[in-house]
Amino acid sequence: MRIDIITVLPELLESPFSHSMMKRAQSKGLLEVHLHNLRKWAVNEYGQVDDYQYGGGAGMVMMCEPLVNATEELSTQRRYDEIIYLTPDGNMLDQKTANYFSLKENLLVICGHYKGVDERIREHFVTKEISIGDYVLSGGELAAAVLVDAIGRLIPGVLNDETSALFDSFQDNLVAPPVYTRPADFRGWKVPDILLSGDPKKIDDWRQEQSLRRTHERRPGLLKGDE
Ligand code: 6GU
Repeated sequence: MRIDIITVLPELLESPFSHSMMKRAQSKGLLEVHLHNLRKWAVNEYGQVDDYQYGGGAGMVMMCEPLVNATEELSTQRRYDEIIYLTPDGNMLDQKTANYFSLKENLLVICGHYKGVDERIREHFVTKEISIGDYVLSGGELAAAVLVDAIGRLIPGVLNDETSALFDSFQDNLVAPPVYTRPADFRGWKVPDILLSGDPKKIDDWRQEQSLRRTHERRPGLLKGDE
């Protein structure tokens, strides 16, 4: 999979993709992330990419021309399966959406800034609008880092133990069961006996039951299907 990201702050996104799982995905050749500085398509030598909004009011708006030129230039090199705009009023990112994107070949991600992008970009170019939660970030870059991480780890072959994504929280609309590691007794706080039993069937059943119980307690909406 290849992900192209258009941003006014490429520096902010260098580190999140240079470590751990995202680094491994890229060095295995399973994921390519390319950062594009929108200022390369600025409308003048001052690097202008935003302007005052029509109708007045505080805050700048990202202009059509740089975004259209960037999108069109990148689109001559490959056909994008989706052009994603990151915005707090987009559809909420969830595991199902991450699964959906992880099956694509080429994604183009546009990071919003300031008051957002000129509406005409959304009407004519963007195919999916995504938010990462009901709070406002100062720009789409951190949301892009979250989105790419959530997608990237789902690409087959990225995770060490290929089956492990299957047991993630939310993968079956359930949250994950509790986990423990050594020692079996720490300050008298004991690991549940069943996990030490060596009986894989019993352990599986226990984990399933814990997942269900936790989902009931913490995220009942997931079970009712209204989340
Ligand atoms: Cl995608 N962008 C911004 N600026 N704020 C957000 C967001 C995105 N998702 C939640 N808050």
